[in-house]
Amino acid sequence: CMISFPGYDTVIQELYTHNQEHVFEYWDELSGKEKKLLLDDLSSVDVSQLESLFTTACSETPAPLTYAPAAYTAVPRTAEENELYSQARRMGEEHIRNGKVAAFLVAGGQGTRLGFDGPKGAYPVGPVSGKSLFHIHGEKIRAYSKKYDTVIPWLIMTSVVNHEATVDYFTTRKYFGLRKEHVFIFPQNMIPSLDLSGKLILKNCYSLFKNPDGHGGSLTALRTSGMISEMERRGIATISYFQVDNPLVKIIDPVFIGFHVMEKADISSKGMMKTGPREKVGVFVERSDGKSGILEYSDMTEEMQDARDPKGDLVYCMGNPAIHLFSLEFIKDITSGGSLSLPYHVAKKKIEALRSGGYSEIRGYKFEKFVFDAIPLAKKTILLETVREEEFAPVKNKSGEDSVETARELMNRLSFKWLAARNIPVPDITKVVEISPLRAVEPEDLAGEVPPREKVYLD
Ligand code: UD2
Repeated sequence: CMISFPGYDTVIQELYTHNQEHVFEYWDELSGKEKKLLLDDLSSVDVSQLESLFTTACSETPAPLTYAPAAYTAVPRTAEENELYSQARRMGEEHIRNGKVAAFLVAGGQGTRLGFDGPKGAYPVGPVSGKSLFHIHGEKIRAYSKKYDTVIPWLIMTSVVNHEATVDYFTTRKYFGLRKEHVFIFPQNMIPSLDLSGKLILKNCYSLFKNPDGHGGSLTALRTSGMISEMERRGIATISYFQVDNPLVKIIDPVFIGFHVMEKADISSKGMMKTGPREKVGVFVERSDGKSGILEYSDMTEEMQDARDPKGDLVYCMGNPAIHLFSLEFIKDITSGGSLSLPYHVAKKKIEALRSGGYSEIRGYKFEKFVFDAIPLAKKTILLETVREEEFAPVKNKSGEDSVETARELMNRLSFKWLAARNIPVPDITKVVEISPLRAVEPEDLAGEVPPREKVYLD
């Protein structure tokens, strides 16, 4: 017979109606407090939504849309294009100087591939300094604030999985020299995972197994955390979005920002040439419904990944380094009413579950929203090509491809490129150079000498 608890009967009824009453398997063993915890957890769950997500996950219906490669503004080559870039830079610099830009880091992911127990941002990547991703990002924000004599608020989205650890990390490191009142750390929402037959999964006797709702949850999280109003109050117009795992990202790029402002775009994105058909990045597309968007690598058929044009170049060549600008007005608009409905993407994952009195590893469905699914909602978007070596060094894996080793090597190469651009000689003995953002955020900032040591940190 149905269990009961004062004040929660509708919630309980809902679970029975949807055949999810197995979540009460341990009910009789729970204390009053635990019963309430379980029911509160269940109250936050939209069971009918999950039911329909499950139905979609199981159905093999083909994607309703077809795709063509997206048009983009290529890296400038002609004098005319260079002039346009200079104009954009001037406009972007003014926008930054006027305090209109905030930086937005999404760092709610679990970093499971890296096998690192802690927030991914705490992972040491500096090839000489050993500084963490958070530390490098923080120094960049300090450097840009100083360079443009302005305040750049820094929004950081975490998830329940790493929120406290992230706040602790920032606190013990004194916010890397930033003023605490300009750094906002807030968690994203969670969504329950389901087993392969569509049932909710218990993490322990009184709580459900959930996963962060994807970086697509970041736009809603900006609203629910009160950040949209806070940014409005501060006169922010542009949100510069980046991922935690890329130490080379130009967090505040005047050229990119200039184009975004000049074109009055809702969302602007950077794109980069894919290294090959199997590179694990999404690609920019024009959809058959006339909208722009990004198609995730896991959603592309091999045929699509391999497609080449008559010259032999990849057709879907513009990869996604996950660097975007959002106009605050646009985020405000699409999240008003509290229901931004971005589609959920589903992935089959291993999950540690409690069932029939014991823990075991099962397979289940995790649901996630992707931030770039907001692109089709925008009236105006732009896509600007960036040079990969100058701003993309993803830290995804422990070793091999897209690992901390490759990222360190890419950082080192860029340091050498900057030194060469400034005609600063590098002693023969010097093999590794790391440039602190506090010294330079672009080659033009760089001056001085490289001391004759094998590993040099220019700070
Ligand atoms: C992402 C992009 C891919 C490509 C690549 C470039 C997606 C779905 N795919 O792939 O197209 O651009 O990056 O590096 O974005 N995060 C959260 N909350 C979540 C999930 C993720 O904050 O619930 C953050 C995470 O902390 C990280 C970023 O989002 O900063 C990307 O997550 P990922 O590493 O799982 O994405 P990946 O590598 O599959």
